[in-house]
Amino acid sequence: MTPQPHIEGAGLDEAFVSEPSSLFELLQRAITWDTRMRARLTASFGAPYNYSGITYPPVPMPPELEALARRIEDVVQHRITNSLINFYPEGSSSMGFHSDAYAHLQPGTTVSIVSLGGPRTLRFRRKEAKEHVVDVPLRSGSLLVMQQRVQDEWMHALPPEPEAPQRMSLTFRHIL
Ligand SMILES: O=C(O)CCC(=O)C(=O)O
Repeated sequence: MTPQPHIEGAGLDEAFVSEPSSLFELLQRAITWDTRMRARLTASFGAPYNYSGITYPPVPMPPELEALARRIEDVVQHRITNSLINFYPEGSSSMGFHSDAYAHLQPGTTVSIVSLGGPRTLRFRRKEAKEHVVDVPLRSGSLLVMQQRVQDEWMHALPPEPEAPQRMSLTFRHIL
């Protein structure tokens, strides 16, 4: 895990998943996507989750996702009870600036993101100084781990990149 130079509390493993394209294809085929969001498709596994105004019921994790969650538990040293997956079918699919709320998360735990598919940039913007922007490129197979302080101090967004190929982000949290 490489600490991110400008974002205290964030670490990146560039090659966490050994065969990211197989996992991408498997999940793309297996998942029935939720279409309630305008800018991307989503799916939630594990504990029920209220995310961005949408309620997701409890759904068992597919074995491949469960295996990944257990590996991430070893890295972050706390339980993972939910994986919310975002599917960006086109480069224009995006996510606006936000920080992840901790109201339903175990305090002091992390939010982790495994990226699959086309490379995209996650843009961080300091809450206290909006002109302070840091771009973190997320390639397929990478794992980004964010401590709670990252959400306290920064907002993050996935801006549109019109030429970018399809991408999935698998997010992992300890939801109470
Ligand atoms: O797709 C990404 O990498 C960003 C995911 C994210 O910010 C979120 O799920 O809250």
